[in-house]
Amino acid sequence: MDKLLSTIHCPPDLKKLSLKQLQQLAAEIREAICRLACTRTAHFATNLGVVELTLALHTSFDFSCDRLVWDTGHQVYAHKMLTGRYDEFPTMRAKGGLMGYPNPAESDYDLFMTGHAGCSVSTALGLRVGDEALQPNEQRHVIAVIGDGAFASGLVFEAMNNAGGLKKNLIVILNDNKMSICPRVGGLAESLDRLRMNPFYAGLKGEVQKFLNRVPVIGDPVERFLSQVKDAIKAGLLGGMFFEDLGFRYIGPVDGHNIRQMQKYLAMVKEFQGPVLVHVVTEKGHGFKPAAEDPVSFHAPAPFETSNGEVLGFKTSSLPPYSQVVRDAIYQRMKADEKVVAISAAMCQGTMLEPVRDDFPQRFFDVGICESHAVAFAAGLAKVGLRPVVAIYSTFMQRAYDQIFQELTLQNLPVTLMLDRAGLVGPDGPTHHGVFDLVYLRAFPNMVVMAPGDAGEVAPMLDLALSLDCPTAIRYPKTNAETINRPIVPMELGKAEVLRWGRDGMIVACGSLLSNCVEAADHLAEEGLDIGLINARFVKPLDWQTILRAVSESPFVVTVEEGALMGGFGSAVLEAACDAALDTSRIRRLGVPDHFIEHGTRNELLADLGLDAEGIAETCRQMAKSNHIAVGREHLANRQHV
Ligand SMILES: Cc1ncc(C[n+]2csc(CCOP(=O)(O)OP(=O)(O)O)c2C)c(N)n1
Repeated sequence: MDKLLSTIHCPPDLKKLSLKQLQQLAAEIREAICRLACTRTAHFATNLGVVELTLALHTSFDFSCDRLVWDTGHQVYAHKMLTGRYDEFPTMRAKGGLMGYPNPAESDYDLFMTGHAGCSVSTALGLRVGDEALQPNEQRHVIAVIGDGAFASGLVFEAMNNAGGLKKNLIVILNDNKMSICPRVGGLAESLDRLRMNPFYAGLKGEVQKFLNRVPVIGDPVERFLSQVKDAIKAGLLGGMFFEDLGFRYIGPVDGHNIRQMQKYLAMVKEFQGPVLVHVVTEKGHGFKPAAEDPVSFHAPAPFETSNGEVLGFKTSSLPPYSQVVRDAIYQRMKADEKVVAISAAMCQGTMLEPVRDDFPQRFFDVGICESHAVAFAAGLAKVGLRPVVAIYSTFMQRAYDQIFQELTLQNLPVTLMLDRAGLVGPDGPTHHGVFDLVYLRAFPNMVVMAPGDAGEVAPMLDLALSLDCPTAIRYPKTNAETINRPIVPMELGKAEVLRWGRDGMIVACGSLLSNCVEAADHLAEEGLDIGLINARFVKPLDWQTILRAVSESPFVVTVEEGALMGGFGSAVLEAACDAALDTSRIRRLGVPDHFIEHGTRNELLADLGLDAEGIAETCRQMAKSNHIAVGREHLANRQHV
């Protein structure tokens, strides 16, 4: 197993390999990626697609000196294996193991910790300009590798516009696999489709010819190559002009599974002056038929079983995830009201909105990886009377911060933000934990912020949101949606739900961790502590009356949230208590502390932060102890006699 791969300890080891050996290595890398994906959820199809490109890059450049930035960073598995992390590869995405994205703490070959799409051209340009300023005598190449999905992000055009103006040497590799997570969308997608049809772009003929006369070309006959150029001229290509108008040379399309051809083109662009875009065509899922045929399902699949290259089935859980419960609620609302429209920013699959997309094609919009545009677009729709529901992961909504400010809250427009994966997302780690939304949303006037405590609260919250004339947000976690058995208390703006009052203390739960709080209170009851529980439901407006009653009447209050403590829900409770001149010293806040949280399963991370049932119970015990509340079955028995 991995006969060649296990001998590669750093990229210079690759330079000794023949083309045949590199191809053999590509096959071994793919096998290692397949083995990983069978055991745990990991980015699969994208990593299969860039194996040859990664080999071509590491054999054409020296990234101990040259600069390489991977956009989004979910496609770095081959890069990690080739840069000294092969032995650790099976630990990928497990707690304490390798991160699923580039991580400078793991290797000098990883320059930025990334996970959000669209930043690579900007950071690469910064590296170029910075290197030139500080080390003008060093000859370094700077390369950004970006997928066609990420390429449509607005930020990329800002960066290309800047790079074109500065005329700096910068190589942007566009990895065009025709896919974002779902099929790519938009006008640029169509333009790339046209470019893919063309054998070679005409504008560089002279330069290419000159270069080919100097560089020995192995395998690919010069005549054929040049006749392709002629064909291209005949075809009257204009597509690449788009990039050239921005100040970039366009090269391509290049076969991204042909190592030798890529090496040849990379050698050529190394010598160019100014920014250049190399259009590399790859197949997502290449080398594993089921993934190549269905790259959407195999983007980051649940672990699966295989036999003879066939997938026998995925290992999934029986409870529906929150995303599905939310999707069903959106679907129902769209069925009932023609004014409701849904918007996704390239995350139709993750937010499980495919049935909405398929059944309401006129009222569903996938805008691509463009969260700020999604929110501003929703504002326009709302202005003329539609009711947009924007489903975006909490972490990616950060991109739209200014549009939430200016286009939504400042105009007080009725757009509903559905913040998926709010809280700890597990194996994706710090780039993806959605822990800041409460902080950034509750600061804005006009905003209503809600967090369902269980599956049953999702639809009533969406109904309420769609009945209000202001911007609203509903945040929900990346986990299965449980249902907590209790009498139904109707949803009312700014009203919390009291599950029970406790004489010894109160827990105030904000959304996703309600079930852990129920479990904690139940344990404590068995130990003799009578702890009450409030399901806050609203972060804004906060139910002052209920929460302040808890603060003033209970020996202590513990707030629990799956979000950043600094400025989050617990802070809101503290502020309310302080404004009401209550004693805040008996309020304890549980949540995500002021540092970035590593990757691991959500449950592992919750336990580490004292946010599992046991951790919450332990905090209550400590608070009870410091408030001199007697604990024990005897105490409980006495209580029951009272
Ligand atoms: C700002 C942001 N929004 C959404 C995502 C979620 N996301 C991860 S990968 C991906 C698709 C990227 O497509 P592409 O760049 O073409 O890479 P591919 O997966 O096809 O290799 C998306 C939408 C993200 N990482 N960052």
